[in-house]
Amino acid sequence: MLIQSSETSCWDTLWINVNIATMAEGADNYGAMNNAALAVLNGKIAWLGSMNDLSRNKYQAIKVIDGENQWLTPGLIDCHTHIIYGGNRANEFEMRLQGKSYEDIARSGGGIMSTVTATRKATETELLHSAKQRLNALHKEGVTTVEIKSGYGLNAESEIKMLNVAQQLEKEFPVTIKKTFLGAHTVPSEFVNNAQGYIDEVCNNILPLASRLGLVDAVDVFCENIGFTLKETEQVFKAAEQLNLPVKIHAEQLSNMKGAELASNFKALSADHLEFLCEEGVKAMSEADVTAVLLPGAFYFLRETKLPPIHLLRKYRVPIAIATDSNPGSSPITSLQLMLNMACTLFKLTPVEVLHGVTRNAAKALGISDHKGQLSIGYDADIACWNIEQPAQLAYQFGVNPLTALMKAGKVVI
Ligand code: DI6
Ligand code: FE
Repeated sequence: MLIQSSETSCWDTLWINVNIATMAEGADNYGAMNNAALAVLNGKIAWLGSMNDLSRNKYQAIKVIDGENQWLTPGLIDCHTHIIYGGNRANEFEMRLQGKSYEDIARSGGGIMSTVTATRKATETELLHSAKQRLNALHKEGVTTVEIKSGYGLNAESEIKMLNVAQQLEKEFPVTIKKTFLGAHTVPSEFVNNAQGYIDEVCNNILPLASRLGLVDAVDVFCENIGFTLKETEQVFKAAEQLNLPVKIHAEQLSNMKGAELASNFKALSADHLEFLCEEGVKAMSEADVTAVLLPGAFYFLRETKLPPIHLLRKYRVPIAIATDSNPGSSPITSLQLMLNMACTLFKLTPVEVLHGVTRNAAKALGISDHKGQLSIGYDADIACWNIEQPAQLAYQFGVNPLTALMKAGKVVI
């Protein structure tokens, strides 16, 4: 573990007396190191080992933090959110409680379209203000990387407005933001009964423009009976491929459209939701190394009863990530800690699986697993410090926030 050297190491920050859940090993363990130390240099993890190894090493550190036997984990990663939007949909929540379904509401012009109307109306400043509150809620629970989707603009001007807000959030918060273009979220009213016309607009105009402006890290499609067909999804994926952009998919949430298989053919980073995923889809994902992003918040909020095929995902060793899906319609939730708990209680995942789901596997779902999502030498020093006795507590309890410190790229930010 210790890099033996006769020269004195000089580090920026040294954590001592910590337990570390490195998340660097297999899906069934935390990669735990007890009574350990971790050193940071130039925003990266420079060394980690036991306190005994440390005492045999010659070192200097500008700053030493005594962790007092607390636990370090990688900074958490929320790999699927829609936190930028105008308005809210509490009225639709009430309608659903009176018996209307999510699909009925969408088909009668509510749902995503009502958020599109509110988002188009909102100024960049207004969107920034409400998104900041949501990002802050995630951040203070230990999140250091967040994926944010567009998809409530549905025309060039408003999609770009949303992506600009995402870029602005990264300037104002010590959080890495990954921007996903979700122009194919629903068909806007200007294209009613002309989904093909809208998909052409997305592929030929909106996406290339957003990409040229440097506002797109990945491309997503809502492939669903109330969203886009398999063929329309494929057209968007081809347009993404032309621009060298990786793809993701909202798939098999309300029905089985075989979206996960299509996404696998395009070597997608992830397929998300997956309650209706079948064995063929799981196999395709496994072969193409596509991460399964499970979203217990949407499952809970829509009172879904069909569970994603967890046993098949395990059997075929598909990496599982967990995210909030924070959005105004199906998951108005901005707590990744709550998702850890719900992924265990609702999906029967284990605490170690769900911690992988918001660290190493979430990094994989964003294509950044070579430098984020685990505590290993050379990785980004995005580190959360927790006042817990064992890592399973992060999934077990909810309400008291056990985060005591947060480091982002080597700087203490909380
Ligand atoms: N993610 C989505 O994009 C859709 N459902 C989901 O889980 C729609 C979100 C919305 O209703 O606004
Ligand atoms: Fe979503």
